[in-house]
Amino acid sequence: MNLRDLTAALYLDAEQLQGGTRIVRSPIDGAEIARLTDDTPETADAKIAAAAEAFKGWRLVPAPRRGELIRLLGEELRAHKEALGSLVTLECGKSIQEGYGEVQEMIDICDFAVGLSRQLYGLSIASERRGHRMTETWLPLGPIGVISAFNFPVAVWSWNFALAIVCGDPVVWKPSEKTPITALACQALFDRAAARFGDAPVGLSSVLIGDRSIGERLVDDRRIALVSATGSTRMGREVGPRLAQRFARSILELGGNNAMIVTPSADLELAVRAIVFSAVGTAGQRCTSLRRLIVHSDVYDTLVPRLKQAYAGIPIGDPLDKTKLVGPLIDRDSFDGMARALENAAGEGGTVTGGRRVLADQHPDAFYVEPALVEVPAQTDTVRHETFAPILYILRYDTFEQAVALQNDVPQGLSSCVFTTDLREAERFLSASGSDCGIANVNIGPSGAEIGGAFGGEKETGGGRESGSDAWKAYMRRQTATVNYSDALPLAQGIKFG
Ligand code: UN1
Repeated sequence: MNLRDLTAALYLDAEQLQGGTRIVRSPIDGAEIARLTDDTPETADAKIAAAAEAFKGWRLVPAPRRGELIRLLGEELRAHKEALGSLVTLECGKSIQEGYGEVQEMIDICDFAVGLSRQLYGLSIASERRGHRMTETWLPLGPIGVISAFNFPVAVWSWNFALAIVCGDPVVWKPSEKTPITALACQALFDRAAARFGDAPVGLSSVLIGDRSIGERLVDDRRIALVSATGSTRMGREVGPRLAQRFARSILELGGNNAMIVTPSADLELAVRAIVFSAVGTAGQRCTSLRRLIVHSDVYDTLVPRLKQAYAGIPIGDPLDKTKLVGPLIDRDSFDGMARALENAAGEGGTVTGGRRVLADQHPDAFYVEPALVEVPAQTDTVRHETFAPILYILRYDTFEQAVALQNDVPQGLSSCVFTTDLREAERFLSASGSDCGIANVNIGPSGAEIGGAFGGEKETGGGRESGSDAWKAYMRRQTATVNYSDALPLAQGIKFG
């Protein structure tokens, strides 16, 4: 399907995609695909005001009824999975299988949120006072701001959106400047769900188009109770303190520098498959991408040549072509960053395999690269830095303690994994002295998390949690209530007063 067919299938207004000054390009060939009109400070303010107004009514709608709206959104996503998945691929360059997978992730979180809408459970707490009852209740928080990145242009929004809506909170979304069309498509699908729902308030969902200055309005606006931001650690360093300044809540999902430890007992066949998927999938542009491989000396000389062989056969090219596994990098800056990192690693004693630009004749304005393997003598600053590209650094280890120490000795703490068939190693990896990451897997790569678990990580990854488990609690305010149904007024702690 071409862009025109896709936009029609997703109910996008063709006029909305033309006539503006924000040029959107497809990383597949670098061609211009749209010219959008940016929000102005005035239109952004109007959208935030509408969200604040919508909150007043939406918070009173029973949560299971709010869940019905997300059920309808899930239906729209199911019906339009192919079109939206293709648009994701067109706009961010991930393989078509991953484009569909991303929409599936949205469908899954909608299902999760529908169930959740009947399970926003609080607590009943034993009061120390006679004739008193204590409870803890979860109440809607307020309008939520979502700032998302290009690499998961729609799924990360949906993790926040589906939960926020059932929790009673309107959402204002600032998508990446590189992927605004998919955001408008999500809004169009939501509008259809809302029309079927009937009485959803205006302003429950809106999209802000523009650069970071528009995102900053969301961060600084007192009407926005929580900002959930996904992106670089650099972005988080700006957004986090600004939100803290006004005592707003934040969910930060920032950089990752995810490792795999391959132990002597590992199933190497399984490990190779996991390494390839998690290091080269999405062209190394997932926050959970595998970036460091920590291999035991005993299996190093078996594993690394096998990996080089697997890398040599990876089909690179047009991500809309189902036979290609690796698509382009998002843009030239990304390619330059990769080239710089490879140069630095080589300067620090690393041996680079792959990493060259390919298909440049065919696509002079697109950036396809061979995924790179870099054998490094030590965990240098280059290795400890997250480069958002398909570079896999390979390190050796001799003792399990050494491997865990290497895995943890980076500023980021998102995802991690160990390949082992030794129960003790697996359990140690998951223990208090094991991986320090928010996600820790055994015999599974670090990427491709399911929505049912809480997603996020520690240290410079920002500490936020989204998606499954009890991540919904971040979108609500907790109220501890004590009711006195006696005819006395006993004070807590047994205090006598008068
Ligand atoms: C991201 O890259 O920002 O675990 C999110 C995964 C996906 C989500 C990645 N489910 O790879």
